[in-house]
Amino acid sequence: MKINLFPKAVALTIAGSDPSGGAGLQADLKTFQQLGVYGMSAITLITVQNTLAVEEIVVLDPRLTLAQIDAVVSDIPPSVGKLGALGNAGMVSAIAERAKQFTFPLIIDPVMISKHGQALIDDDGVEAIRSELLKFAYVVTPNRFEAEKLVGFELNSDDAVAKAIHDIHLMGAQHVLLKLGEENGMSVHILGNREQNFAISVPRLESNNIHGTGCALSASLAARIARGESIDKAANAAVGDVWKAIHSGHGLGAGSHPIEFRMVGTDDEIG
Ligand code: PXL
Repeated sequence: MKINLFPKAVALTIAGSDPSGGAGLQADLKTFQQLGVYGMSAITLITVQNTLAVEEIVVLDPRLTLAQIDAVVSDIPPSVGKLGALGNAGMVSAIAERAKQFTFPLIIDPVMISKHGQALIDDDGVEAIRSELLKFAYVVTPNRFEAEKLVGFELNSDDAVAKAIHDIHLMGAQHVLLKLGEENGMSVHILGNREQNFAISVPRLESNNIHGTGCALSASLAARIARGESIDKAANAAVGDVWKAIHSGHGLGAGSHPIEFRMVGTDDEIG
């Protein structure tokens, strides 16, 4: 009997670098590894940051990001792609153009600001995400702030939330996983699939181990899609993975502490 020790599922993240290892492509790769998925990364931008502050951001020449994507995709075909911080409209347009050729589903995290409040994309970039990129999204994973920027109104009622999810579907995304935030002691997410919206809630943890939660959520979703899980199962499990990662944080650093990428529990089988 041939025992294949290597995971078949492969995920490619196209994202920015966070040298503190809490967010960005580092968070994505750690998450992929936790979930038994082989991870690859194409860098869009480099940040100089620690848990306290982002000091510098340099967006790469999009040609260099596309060259990284082409090099790895032609050699090791991914089962899924994940997009994180993209920096500016030039990068968004270049990736949208390349996405026409992708034969794998894309999970798009429309990253806009870091946990410290630093912009990770400019306004033209947000417009380009809306008009050029979201049509390639199998799933888009905005938080409340990002969803408000995408749709241009506040999510201040249940009707506004439903309309925002509808509008994001109209931009072309097949599924929307919206991170709404805290309500009555629960951390609330809504998964919208064009026909129906479902709430996914977990008890909110009082914790400052929060750096990397957004990246980890979309990376877990991507890894689980790569493993062949349905969108409903993957979204539920990804919310649980982030809960475990916050719970497992070590309080590292003097600022917003990174989560710890420990997601595989007894309720989870690596496929
Ligand atoms: O969490 C969003 C995010 C994404 N990508 C990079 C980041 C951050 C937050 O700090 O630094 C590179």
